[in-house]
Amino acid sequence: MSEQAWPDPDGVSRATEAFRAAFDAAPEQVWASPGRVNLVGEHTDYNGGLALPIALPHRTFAAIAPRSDRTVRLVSGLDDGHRWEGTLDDIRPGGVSDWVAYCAGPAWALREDGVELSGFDLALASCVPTGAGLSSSAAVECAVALALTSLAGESTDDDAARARLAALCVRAENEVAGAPTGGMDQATSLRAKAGHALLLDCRDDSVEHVALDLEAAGLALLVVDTRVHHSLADGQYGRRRTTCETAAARLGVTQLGDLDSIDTENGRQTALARLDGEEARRARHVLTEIARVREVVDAARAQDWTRMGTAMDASHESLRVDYEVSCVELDVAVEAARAAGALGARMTGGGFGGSAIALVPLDLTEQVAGAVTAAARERGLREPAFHVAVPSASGERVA
Ligand code: GAF
Repeated sequence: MSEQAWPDPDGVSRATEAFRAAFDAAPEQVWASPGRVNLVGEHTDYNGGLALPIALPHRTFAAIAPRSDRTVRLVSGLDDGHRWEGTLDDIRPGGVSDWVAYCAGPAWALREDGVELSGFDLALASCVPTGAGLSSSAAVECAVALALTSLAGESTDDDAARARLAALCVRAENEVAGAPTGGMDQATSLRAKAGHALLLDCRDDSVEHVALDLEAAGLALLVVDTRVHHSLADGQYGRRRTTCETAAARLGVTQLGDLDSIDTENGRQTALARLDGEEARRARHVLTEIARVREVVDAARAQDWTRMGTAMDASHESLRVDYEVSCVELDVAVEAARAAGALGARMTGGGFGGSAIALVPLDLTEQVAGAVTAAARERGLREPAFHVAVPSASGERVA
């Protein structure tokens, strides 16, 4: 399998080296926060629904030192060593763009929430694949938010502090970076637990940790990065979100996820029947996907992997047909993985490129990866990259 996660000491030394090279001094602290892969519950977060992501072992490392003035200096190993220098006051919606918005945006959101910050020097190093739908942006935001909160002398230890930080990172992404995303990625990066999937209820922001030891069950979660770059700021994602909001307003609810509390299938169908065309299809995806999250949680608890795979397959169909966020590369990967012995497979993340996941018997991992590569070649598509996703820990101080 390609693209291994860096062990923490490697990430620490890469971020520390970048910091020394840029600022000719040692960082005071290094924090790391992970990317994520979502098992099921796609496009449900901004609809007030359920999602079931895991944190990846792939992390972004942020080496930081405070300054006594209001200057902020950033260096990103993520994009060929980009550098930026400005002041705390430059960091605001409309004041910064591109990678600087993701990297510095949390400073703005923290200050908006009353956290006193001084200037700072910061260097990033990351092994979270970018543009692969594995939340490289959230990993950056969360590593920086953790580091800044710590410099400000505030604790990030308990889940309430983590939930607040996740909300601030979402605010930074929405308002400074201009990507209208929900909160799943930041919640995973800050609130996940090793060995567990994170059951996230976006209606009240509560979380539950669901034990998930795939290896003990003789299984692996294979991530197929189609290497078709996906972006959440290109309009397609935002259009899906707006359609859902319009549909919810038409039905007189705040969010489509509110329909999930209608306690009979008949009642939910009656509500959906009041919508037409695209709105009806989008809403049907949201409601059926919330039900599939419960199905996958039950399957994980019962260790019923066939049932889990079936729900993953159904999720992909719903995203392909009703939500229309898949693409040929994802469909080809999913079909080839299933045909080569995966118990289930689906696109994961925002869609329009990025990654798919497949639940595969351990001894078939290479075979499934080979079949997916062969199918991509045969269709003239880019050769995918592969990772094995193991449910990993949320962000933490690593030096
Ligand atoms: C992206 C977004 F950032 C998340 O908030 C979520 O909506 C996801 O797409 C789709 O489930 O990762």
